[in-house]
Amino acid sequence: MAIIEINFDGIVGPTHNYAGLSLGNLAATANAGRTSHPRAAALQGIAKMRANLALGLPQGILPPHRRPDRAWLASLGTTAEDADPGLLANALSASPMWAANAATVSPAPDTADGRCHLTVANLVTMPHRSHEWQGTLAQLRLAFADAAHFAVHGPVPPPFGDEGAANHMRLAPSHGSPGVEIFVYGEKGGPFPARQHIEASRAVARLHGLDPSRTLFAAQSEEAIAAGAFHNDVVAVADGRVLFAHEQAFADKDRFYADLRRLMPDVEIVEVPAARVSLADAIRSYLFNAQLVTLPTGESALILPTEARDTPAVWAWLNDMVAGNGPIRRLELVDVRESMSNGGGPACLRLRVAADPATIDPRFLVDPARLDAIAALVERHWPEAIAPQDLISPDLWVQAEAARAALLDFLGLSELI
Ligand code: SUG
Repeated sequence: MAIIEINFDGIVGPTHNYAGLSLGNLAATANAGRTSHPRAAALQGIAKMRANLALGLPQGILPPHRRPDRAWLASLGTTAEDADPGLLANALSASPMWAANAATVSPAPDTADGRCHLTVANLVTMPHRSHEWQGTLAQLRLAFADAAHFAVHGPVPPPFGDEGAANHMRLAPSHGSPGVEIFVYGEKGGPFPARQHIEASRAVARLHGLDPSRTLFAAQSEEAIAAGAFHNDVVAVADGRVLFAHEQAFADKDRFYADLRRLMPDVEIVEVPAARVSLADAIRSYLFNAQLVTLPTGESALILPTEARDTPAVWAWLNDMVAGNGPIRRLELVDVRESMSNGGGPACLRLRVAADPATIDPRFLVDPARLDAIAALVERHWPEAIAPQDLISPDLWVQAEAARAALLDFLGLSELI
């Protein structure tokens, strides 16, 4: 059995909009009220997937959820027609596109029963994300239905906030060998909520049957959350033997690094000093929300948003890094501006699963031809633009529902409609 890493990207849904729902997410609040471009947004995501396939990286997808979420509105005693605009916006968000928040994944080599474990994230902190888990769980139960190789868990119960893989990192000599799993949680965030609670992280580690001697829990620094790092993956990312992090990402970095070096003596910690890149520039550019990937050649590459190139301190640091002798050898740029404007970079858009692709439902895997067909569907069905006043329009809801149904029909996933 060949365990490799597959990135499952959330396909940007037809209701992608800028309602400014995420307190502590500076891009999302700064862009509140702007007109969004769902078609362009989805095509940008598809172009990223195409580029990753061209690098030799296998690719999966997680389709958009039902929006408006009429079942959620019904559970609140209302309907899309009657809900006040604030509640309606919470029912319309295309936030499931940020698949890094879909679940936490522990690959088979790390778990007690030798299966890959996935726990769907409850996302309880933000109302617009708190009703994602049902749709995500339905997809995960299909994609990873093979019970000999996967265990899919329901959400950790509230009030313990869990935001999934965005607050989880794994270091391992190769994707198929046992690794060190790191759960990053928040305690305080200045004026902003800490969205990942340690109780949830500990529960996920127990549910997955992780070996406590290879599992670490590290607190995010309060200053990072206060500066806009609402998830750890805005200030740190890991792959293979490499941890890439901002100097101010963690509350007690000396202790965390010492624990990590004890568990993995050959870990390579690439730390970006605040003197070179401020937290503000790191968050503005989403330098750390890059996909850190191992290419088939064995080289490490960073798949960065174009904003990293457009932020001078960040681009200067990156170029110095690749000119030096560090473990990250290659930089690739992708344009995911529509998602970035809601605070979601290249790494937010994907959920990493290390597994044998032959054990995964092929309807969730893509090749270039399948992506071309999905892009054609998006061109045909996704709205070109959504202005704030469009959100209350029944025409938009009907168009979004028809668009999603057409995609699911093409994917052979009509049971999700
Ligand atoms: O949860 N934005 C998302 C962005 C998630 C990014 N994911 C990771 N860092 N892994 C969030 O804050 C904005 C939607 C709005 O405001 O309508 C939003 O939900």
